[in-house]
Amino acid sequence: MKNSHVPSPAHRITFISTFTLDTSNSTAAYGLTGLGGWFSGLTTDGNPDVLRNNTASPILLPPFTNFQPGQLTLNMFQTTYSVIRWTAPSTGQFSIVATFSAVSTIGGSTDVHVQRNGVSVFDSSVLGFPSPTSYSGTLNLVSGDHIDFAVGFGSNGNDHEDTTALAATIVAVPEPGTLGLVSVALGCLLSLRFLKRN
Ligand SMILES: [Ca+2]
Repeated sequence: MKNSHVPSPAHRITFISTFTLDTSNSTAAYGLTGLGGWFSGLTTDGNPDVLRNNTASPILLPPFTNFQPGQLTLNMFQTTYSVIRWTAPSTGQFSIVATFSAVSTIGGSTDVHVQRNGVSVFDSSVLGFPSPTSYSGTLNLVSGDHIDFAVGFGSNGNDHEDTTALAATIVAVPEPGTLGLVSVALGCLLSLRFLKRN
């Protein structure tokens, strides 16, 4: 994978990277039943990863990482981003709402981003716990466009205790004269991309 990340003083970010889709998965990450997800082959423990607590109870990965029920999380590895990619199934307007928050109760330090075809529409950070930060917007998309939700190691320059939750909703805005909203399930269109900054 080729990766780079060029932050500007305004904390905007540019990814230049190939896409690495990871399909290695588990239903019991770290031996924790119900903690499912996808792993990279970069590290022995699978980071970067994307995990989800598929149970109705919190799952603690000692000492501090506490996955809440239903929570979807991203975890980078050093300079390599963890990314969830959504691909637009049709052309039109889509309303996107996304909230990032820390999972480690000791607090994290991450940089978080929402990008359309590699161009940021939202750059923020999560500092502390849970310290949510949110994006909300409506974008005109063409079928096949990518929306990436990316988490990097943040301003403290390390990936310790940086597991970050993402709660996101993407809804197609109907054309005038049509009825109802078509909700797009993020999960079934989930894919991962790992990026690295230099
Ligand atoms: Ca960090």
